[in-house]
Amino acid sequence: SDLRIGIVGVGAMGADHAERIVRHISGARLVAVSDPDTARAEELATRLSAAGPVQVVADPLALIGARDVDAVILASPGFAHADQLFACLEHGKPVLCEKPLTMDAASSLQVVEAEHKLGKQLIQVGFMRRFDPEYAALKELLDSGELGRPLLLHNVHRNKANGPGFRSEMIVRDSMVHEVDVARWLLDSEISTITVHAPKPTSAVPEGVLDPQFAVFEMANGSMADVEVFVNFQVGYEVRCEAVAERGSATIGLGSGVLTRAAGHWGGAMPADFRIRFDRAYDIEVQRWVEAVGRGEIDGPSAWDGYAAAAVCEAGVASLSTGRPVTVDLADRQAVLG
Ligand code: ISE
Repeated sequence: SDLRIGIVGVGAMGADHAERIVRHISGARLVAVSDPDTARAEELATRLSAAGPVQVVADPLALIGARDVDAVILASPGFAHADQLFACLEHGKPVLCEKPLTMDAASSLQVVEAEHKLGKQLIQVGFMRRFDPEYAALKELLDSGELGRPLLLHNVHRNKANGPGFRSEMIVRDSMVHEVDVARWLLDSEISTITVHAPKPTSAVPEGVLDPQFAVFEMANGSMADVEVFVNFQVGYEVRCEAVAERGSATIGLGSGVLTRAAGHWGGAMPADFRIRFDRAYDIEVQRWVEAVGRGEIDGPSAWDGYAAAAVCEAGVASLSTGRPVTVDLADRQAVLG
């Protein structure tokens, strides 16, 4: 029978997941939503109720504990995740948690340890680039060994615009965190040192916000990655990655959908945001999560991946204020997970 899903947080991402479950995902149905903005939650529940009743539950912890909710999607802001994740673990509920896992390395490690104590993986982190068909093909190519050993990654991560409240630290924790995961995953190594540089900021941001940022990751296995994160690029949403290996390189994210030639220019369209660019990735991520939960497993980035990313971002935020390299303080995986 269908997996009954409750969603905590129905802002842009949570509402997108709600629509996805109702319209595209098989083997699952949406039964409850929770949001501090109850009017927004009510509106969404009413709109999506045609396929079956969607309850609005004011208290997110009550939604997590509800008997008719089998699994949870957390799309609340990062600062709310820790308590909500602990509640999921306490109730034995599988959870797909949007990034970041939590706001700092210490609380993320507590989450990893609490889950480990249960002896069962319940947490998957929303690092959805791993499910994007282009990234997945790049991973397969690198793992095949065809290009030889990967040496470097060059990443570009641009948003059209963000509000003035999107501060420098958020650019690291909410945006760069994706490339932190991409680098760990594609290069198959932890990040040992991070350096975050920033040029004179764009005039599109308020005083004190460092945008764009340029970071260098030194991987434990000797490879490296760089990333430009620019969250007020003005033009559109663009995420690219080039892997350089011993016998060649491969690039994804060029967006070579429909190329037009007109009025003295050639080119294609740029998506306005991540919901459009990563539409397929989100569908695949959630479908695979639903199927894995049915088998009592997770099938994607784990709580450890969320913790490792939080540890790197914490070091990244420290580096941002000095421009100096900061060593990542990562617990010993073997010691934590046995
Ligand atoms: C957002 O939360 C995301 O996850 C997007 O992928 C990223 O591009 C954006 O900067 C974040 O705010």
